Amino acid sequence: MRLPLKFLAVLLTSLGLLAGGGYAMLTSMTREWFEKDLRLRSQLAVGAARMGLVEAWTNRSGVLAERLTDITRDERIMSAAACSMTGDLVAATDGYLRDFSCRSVLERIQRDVATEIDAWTMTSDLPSGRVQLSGHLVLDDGPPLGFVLLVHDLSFLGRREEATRDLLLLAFFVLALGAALVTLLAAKLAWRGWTRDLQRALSGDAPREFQPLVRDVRALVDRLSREAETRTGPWDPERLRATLLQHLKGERVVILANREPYIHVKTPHGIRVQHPASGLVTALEPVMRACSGVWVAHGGGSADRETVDTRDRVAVPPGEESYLVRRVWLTEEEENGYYYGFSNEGLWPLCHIAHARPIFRADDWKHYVAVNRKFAAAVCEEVDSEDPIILVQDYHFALAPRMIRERLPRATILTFWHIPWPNGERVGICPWREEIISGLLGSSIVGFHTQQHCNNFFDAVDAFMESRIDREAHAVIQGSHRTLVRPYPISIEWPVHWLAGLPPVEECRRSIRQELGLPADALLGVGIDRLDYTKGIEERLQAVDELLTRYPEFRGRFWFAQLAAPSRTKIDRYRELNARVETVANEINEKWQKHGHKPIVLLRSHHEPPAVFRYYRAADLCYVSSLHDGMNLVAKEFVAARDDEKGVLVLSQFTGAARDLTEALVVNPYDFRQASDALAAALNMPVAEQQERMHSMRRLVSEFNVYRWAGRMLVDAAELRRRERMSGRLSSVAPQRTTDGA
Ligand code: ADQ
Repeated sequence: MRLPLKFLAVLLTSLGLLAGGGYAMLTSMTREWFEKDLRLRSQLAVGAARMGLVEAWTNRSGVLAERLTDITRDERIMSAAACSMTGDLVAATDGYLRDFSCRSVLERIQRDVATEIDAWTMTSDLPSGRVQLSGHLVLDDGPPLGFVLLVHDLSFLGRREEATRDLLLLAFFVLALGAALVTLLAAKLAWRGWTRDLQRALSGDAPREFQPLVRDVRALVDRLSREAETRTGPWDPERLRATLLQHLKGERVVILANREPYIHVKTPHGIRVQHPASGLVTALEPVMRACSGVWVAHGGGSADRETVDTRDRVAVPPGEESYLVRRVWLTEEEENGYYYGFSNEGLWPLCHIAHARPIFRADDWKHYVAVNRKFAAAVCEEVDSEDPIILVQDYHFALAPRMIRERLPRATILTFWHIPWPNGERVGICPWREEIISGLLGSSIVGFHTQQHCNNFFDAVDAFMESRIDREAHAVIQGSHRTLVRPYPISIEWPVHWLAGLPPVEECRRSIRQELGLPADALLGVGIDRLDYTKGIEERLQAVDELLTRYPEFRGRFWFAQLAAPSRTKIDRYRELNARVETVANEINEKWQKHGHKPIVLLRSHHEPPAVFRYYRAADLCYVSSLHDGMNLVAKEFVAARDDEKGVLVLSQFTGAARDLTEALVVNPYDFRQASDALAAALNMPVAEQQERMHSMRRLVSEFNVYRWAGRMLVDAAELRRRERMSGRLSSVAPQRTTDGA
């Protein structure tokens, strides 16, 4: 408010000065007007009395003094005298001042050659006040009879001038005040508009006319940050930690995910720690090790309850203890409804185009809502500030972001959807689609693997929600809340720490072939998955069959090892798949057995990460045949495992990974013929070409690793927080918030 006050003072002073100058000018002007007016009145008075004057003058009737007295009835005319043309006094009213004798006046007029008697005036300051003298000829038919001198009272002029000055000053004051108020109001409105525009520009919601500018600025900032990124080198745990410290002031991270990174299970040999087969855990665990904080998850292991403290927490990783896992307990009913039911029989098939019918039960939904609330409450218990950073993971927690936001309005909530987001039409199948989308929009950022998934999400928001979509700024705006929707292609740690203790590739090749009872020179393909119908395991085995059918040279030389970790076995569809995969593997093996060859090695069990990586290293090719997959980290793990730069990746075009790993042999897994051609090409590929392709993919995965994925999300979150804080600051300066609160 200081600026407007100063401005007001300057404005009033300037107007004051202006009023002073104006007053002087106006005084001289009004004086001129009054004098003219006086002269006119005198002429009129003398003109009106002319007949009487002439008669009295020519008849010398002695009433000339009376005629003069008639003239002085005008309140401004004090006295009058009649003079001959030779300067003699002919008659005068009482009180006529002898100072102004006829002769002296005539002499004055005669001295001033340019002035006629009829136009003569003179002002004089007398002790009684200022007076004006004016001369008027008295004409008959012949030469003038004489002239009349009138003495006017000018003291009223002073009074008038005073009144005029007062009025003028008052008018200037009122005018100045009015102008100042109008200016202030305009300035305030402009300031408000400007700050609102600035706020909106900062928060990404710039008015239309500023949008090109904001776009350019954003593009520049993006380019600069990309350049800065290249300058600062590859992303690693150190850099991620530094980013967290620099941009988020070391604030700890709270992750919410259904699956925990370390499961304690009871075995005949005591309690063991297991690493779950989960892409989400594979990606996020290294991030958590780098950042520290709390990972809130369902405690599903048989020994989980025995290993937590009184607050249901356990420090992990074992031996390192760099962060905490907070376990949330679910009843069997809750788990059935929320996890197996709504999440995996409803949302999972809804989001994947893999020909499984989504099943939506009202009871499952009820549990889904209740469990989301339960986890949201646990998250709120784990935060240590009013504006914590919370990473919500996956389709199990679509409602949690809004529930958390309700309790922690200032939280930065980054939600990552690890599976595809389907098109709007498909989303419409879900009876609770509005609730799901609205829940997600409680986030500050919603991340997907690809731009396509983001576009699908925007379409769904457009179809089912009351909101404004700013595709330019990648945001959904609901009232005062803004959610950024961005692609963040997920990845794996680089280098993979599990590789550290593993033997060289040659040794892995030899030992694995030995363990599987295969010849030392056997060609080996691998498939590594959770047993899930979206992974296209049946189609993969069919493609191997097709290979042997169409390329006889590989009969008796090629084997395919499928590691399949049982998953969601409580669900019929998964149990059916388990049975189908076994049947298909048996059928193929039986078919080729007559050639003395059982090409499929089906290992249906969970393998700890070092075992998985040994297979990657031992293989000649890895076939990822997902029918639909958000990203697929197996493809990236295979690349990471091959420090010998050998081996070929055959990759489904329906994975997010196919967009990054273009040096893979990309296939349509439904097309067995094409897939078998790719398998044959992989097995026939010269080592130099293998190395060239692998080299390029390794460079890509090493650079676009999971630290970069997390780093970019956190940097975006920090940027968002900065903007929010700044617009909050501006709001406190701005007189009022706008209706949309932007
Ligand atoms: P997932 O569907 O779990 O992930 P994926 O990305 O391939 O799929 O990750 C699977 C993980 O489990 C890998 O780390 C792999 O090594 C491990 N794994 C597979 N089979 C195993 C076995 N038999 N034994 C032990 N471990 C095994 C979801 C989405 C993906 C997305 C990830 C990450 O479905 O599209 O890439 O999240 O966002």
